[in-house]
Amino acid sequence: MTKTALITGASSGIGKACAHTFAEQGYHLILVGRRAALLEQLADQLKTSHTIEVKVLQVDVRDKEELTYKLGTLSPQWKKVDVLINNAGLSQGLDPIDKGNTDDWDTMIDTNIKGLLYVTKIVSTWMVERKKGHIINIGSIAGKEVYANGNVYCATKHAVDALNKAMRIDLLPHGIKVTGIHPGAVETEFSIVRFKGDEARAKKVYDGFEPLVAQDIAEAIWFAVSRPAHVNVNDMLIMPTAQANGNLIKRD
Ligand code: NDP
Ligand code: 8X3
Repeated sequence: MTKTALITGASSGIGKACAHTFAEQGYHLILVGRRAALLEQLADQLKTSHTIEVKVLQVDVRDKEELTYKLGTLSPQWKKVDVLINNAGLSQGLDPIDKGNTDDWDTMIDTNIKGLLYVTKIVSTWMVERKKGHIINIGSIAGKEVYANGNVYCATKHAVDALNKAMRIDLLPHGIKVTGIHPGAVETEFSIVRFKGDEARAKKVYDGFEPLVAQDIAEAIWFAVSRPAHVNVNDMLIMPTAQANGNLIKRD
C-alpha cells in the first residue's frame, strides 16, 4: 500500500529535496509551507514525473489556529501519515546577545520550536491512533554546540534536540519511531534568509569549501526511514568533510 509523508518547509532546500526523494520512493506527499506558488509548482512537477498524489497546504506553522484548521480539513485517507518530516525552520540574524533583534528571536522561537510542536501534536495524534509512524526532526549542529552570535538560533535547535528525545520517550508505547537529523552547513536559502536577502553575505558563508547540498540530507533521512521495522536511527550528525564542528571550517 502506498505510504504518505508530510513535509514542512517543502518549498525550498532540504524539504524540497525530501519531496523529490520520497516521490521517487512512491510516497504520496503533503507539502507544507507559506509560498503557495512554489509548492504548487513542485506538486505539479512531482505528479507529472511520478504516479503519486500530492496535496499542498499553504500555511504558516506559527499560526496555530490556521494550522489546526487546515490539517483538520484533510480527509481520513490523507491523515494516514506514515512519515512526518519536521523541517520548516530558519535563522534570523547573527549578532551578539546584547545586540540581538527581539523580533528575530520571536520568529525563530515561534517557527523552530512552537511551529514544530503544533504540527507534531496534530500528526502524532493520527499516528498514535494507527499505532505506527515515523517522525523526523531536523535539528542542526547548532543544536549540539553553540557558536559565536548563534545564541537564540542555537537555543531553538537545542530545544529541537531535547524534543526529539522527549518524543521518543512519549511515543514509545505506540510504536512510533523518532529520528533527529542534525546537519552542518548545507547550501540552501538558509543563509539568504538569515541575512534577510543579502545574497553576497550569504554566499560568503560557503566560500572556500564544499558545503553539503540538500540532497545529502534527504538521502540520510531516507536511510533512516527505510530501515527495517525493528531498527530506529535515533540521531544523525552530518557535516561537510571540511567542517569539524560549529566553529571550525577548513577553507581554501
Ligand atoms: P531553506 O530556507 O531553504 O528552507 C526553509 C523552509 O522552511 C522553506 O521551505 C520555508 O518555506 C519553510 N519555512 C520557514 N518558515 C516557515 C513557516 N513559518 N511556516 C512554514 N514553513 C516555513 O533552508 P533549509 O532547507 O536549509 O532549512 C530547513 C531546515 O534545516 C531548517 O529547520 C534549518 O534550521 C535546518 N538546518 C539547515 C542547515 C543549513 O545549513 N542550511 C543546517 C542545519 C539545519 P516558506 O518560506 O515557503 O514558508
Ligand atoms: C544551520 C547550520 O552552522 O549555520 O543550522 O547553525 S549553522
